[in-house]
Amino acid sequence: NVPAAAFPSSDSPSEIASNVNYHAQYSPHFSPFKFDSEQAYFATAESIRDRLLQQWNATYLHFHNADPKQTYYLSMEYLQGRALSNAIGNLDVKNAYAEALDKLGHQLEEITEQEKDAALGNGGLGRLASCFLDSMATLNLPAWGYGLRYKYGLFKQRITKEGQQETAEDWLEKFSPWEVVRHDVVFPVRFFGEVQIDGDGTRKWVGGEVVQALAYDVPIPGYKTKNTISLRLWEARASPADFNLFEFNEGNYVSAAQRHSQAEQICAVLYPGDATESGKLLRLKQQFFLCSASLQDMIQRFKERRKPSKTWLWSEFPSKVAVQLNDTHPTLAIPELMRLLMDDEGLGWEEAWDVTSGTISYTNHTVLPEALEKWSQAVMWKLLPRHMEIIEEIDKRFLGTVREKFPKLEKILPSLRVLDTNAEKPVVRMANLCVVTAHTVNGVAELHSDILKKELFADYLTIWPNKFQNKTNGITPRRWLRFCNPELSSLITKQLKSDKWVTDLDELSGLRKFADDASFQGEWAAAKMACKKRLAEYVKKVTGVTIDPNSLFDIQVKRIHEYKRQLLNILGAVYRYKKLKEMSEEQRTTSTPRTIMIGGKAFATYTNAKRIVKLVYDVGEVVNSDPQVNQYLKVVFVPNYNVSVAEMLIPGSELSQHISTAGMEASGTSNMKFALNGCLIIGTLDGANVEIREEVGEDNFFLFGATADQVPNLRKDRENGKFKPDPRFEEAKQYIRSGAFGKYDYSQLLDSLEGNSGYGRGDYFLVGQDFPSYLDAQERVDKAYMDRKKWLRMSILSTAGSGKFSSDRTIAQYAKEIWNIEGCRVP
Ligand code: DL6
Repeated sequence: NVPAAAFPSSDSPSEIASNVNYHAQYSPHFSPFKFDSEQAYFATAESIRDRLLQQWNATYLHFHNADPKQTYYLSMEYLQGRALSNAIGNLDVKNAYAEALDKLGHQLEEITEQEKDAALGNGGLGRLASCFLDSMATLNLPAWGYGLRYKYGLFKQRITKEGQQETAEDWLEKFSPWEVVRHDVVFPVRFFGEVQIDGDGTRKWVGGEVVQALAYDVPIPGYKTKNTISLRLWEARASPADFNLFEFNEGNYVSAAQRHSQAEQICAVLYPGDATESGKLLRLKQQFFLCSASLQDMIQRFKERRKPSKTWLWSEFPSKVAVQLNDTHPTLAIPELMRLLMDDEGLGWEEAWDVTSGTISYTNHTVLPEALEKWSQAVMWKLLPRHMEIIEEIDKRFLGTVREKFPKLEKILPSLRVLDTNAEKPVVRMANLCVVTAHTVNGVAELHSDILKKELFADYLTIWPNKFQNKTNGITPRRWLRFCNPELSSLITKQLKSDKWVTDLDELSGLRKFADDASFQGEWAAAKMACKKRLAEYVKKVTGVTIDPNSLFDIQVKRIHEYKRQLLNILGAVYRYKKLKEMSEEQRTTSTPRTIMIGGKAFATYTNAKRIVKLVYDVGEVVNSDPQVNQYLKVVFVPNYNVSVAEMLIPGSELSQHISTAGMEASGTSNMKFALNGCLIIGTLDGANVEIREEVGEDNFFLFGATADQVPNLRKDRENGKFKPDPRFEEAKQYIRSGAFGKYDYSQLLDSLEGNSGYGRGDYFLVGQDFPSYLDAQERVDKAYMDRKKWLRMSILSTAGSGKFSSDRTIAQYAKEIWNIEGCRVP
């Protein structure tokens, strides 16, 4: 009976219901005769999208007219998660939409569950980029994100008794209502070809293959502001002229469409396997595709915005455009900007260099050697010949400057250079290219930034003492508390008598004075229990395992990697299980019941990570079905960890594990999300853990393990045979080797913990070293959990101390200290 209205004239639930109904009837995607949850989701999403587009248009126009300096965030990854609940929350129309849907016979919660995550990322780096977009919009900053529209994302994870299985992510199976294709925004991107030198000596890149980059805009609303910015995702397309009709009519269907399928490969998946040469080439193509299309777009906008006066200068570019490289993946923006400026716009080297280095800044997100990208020079010459010329020139000029101004650095110069020509296979070092070019380089937590300055980039400090900064990561309080944890969020607002904390997270410190208040503790415990019950239902649904909401919920969710030490966690669980089995029934009743949940994706070709996944699953199978023990311990592998799963897990968590080998986790951001939701951390002094512990207080953090300073000597000690393993460590490994968790042969995984030296061998990640102090810390956890008042006090103080970790703070610092941009609020 609800009428259909194309535009709601107010925010009244009946107007909104009419608008949703309109979309249900006139959406070209579904037949109008049914209105099930899925169709209701799409119709609601389109209704919200209309609002976003209105705001997006207003924001675009406002930026265009005001012409402020604008930041462009270049990232190969974005982990956006679901958009509907976030947009409804940021637009502050939740109650109106809930009521409207009620009139249409649906529940908002059930509708939002229909949405598939936009999972265009791998882990923390991608989610950070998405949190940053939310903060940029909320702070009204003139800033956009650029990325790629991967058709199949990274992968979808299924867990079976064989371990992890990967299938293509299907987020685009039934179109995404959150993207707007811009057929008027298309740029050509060239690959291969050669450099042509004209009579006057000018160089031009010609020939090869040209692929079209087509823009899809995802509107990103700020919280309670009209400002709605853009995440522009590129899709690769061949043009119709590339379809060989002659071949097709000859019956050669595959070769007729070859150009089309080559173009499609570019945006098929994130991080295609790079074990083969073709895989490496495809990754490089992806990186260049993102950089080239984005830069052409920025240059066009820069020109458009100053067309009226016609008096602009290229030297103004860095005062209008800031480009942030999210890790080294978009490093090719450097030679591409140089090329566009010199070859297309006619600038000389010096002028182009000043513009490029004045525009670009770089964030480092890892010190892991395997993640510091190095590209084969031979492959680069083949794919990007003009860019290799430019990179060689950058390297040559850098050498010249250092020799002239810092002759004392001559000895270490080979390691500072962009080109590594000594290696058997000469490579381009992307991080060095970034450091040499960017005006600013930053790490993502204090400890990490110190390591960059003292170790990884130490030798550059003599040349550029002021180039290096720290920007401790952050998370958006909207998604990670306000929306995902309505129970705790309402309680906080009630207690603080204001919801100012949503945009000023430091306000949470006001909770400190209630940490011992018995009635507040009671309400805090009730809010946590509601989330735990919801989580228990979810775990039952996706794994079939029943977990007890009265047990301690202990969670570790992140990419599976040896340095993150999920193996330490599961070895701890194995030890706990063995001890429980050895106890008498009476002794067991005095133990703290625990539910250990582990989740995360292992990269498809990372064998040891996949073995860890399987081990967690196998341990769970035995423990959870052991009637002697399963009231006191459950072990669950939560499948297909993504943003939506995190939104379910984190509010229900009580303890979370951030237990990387010190010095190896650049920051971590899930640690911040857990702490914000009143979850206590067991962790090492690594990444942002150090700052979290400072903020929440030492007494509210279960610390263990070696420090980053001690790690190198401990590794040496191992190499020299000085390490004496704790008997408990030997016992846990031996128990697995004995076959207690099934027939699968875990010897290769466990052998990586033996021996004396080597990366990935000889217990490089010091699991054995830290095992005893980890178990001791876990004992402290068990004891603390039994003291309800103490635990609740710690939990409240954890949330109260999380103010620093808002991405609003991080982004405000980037804006002021790196990008030099200011807010530009849509009136
Ligand atoms: O800065 C975001 C995020 C950090 O929180 C993690 O500690 C760090 O591992 C991650 N880095 C990467 C880069 N590659 N690797 N490995 O994902 O960045």
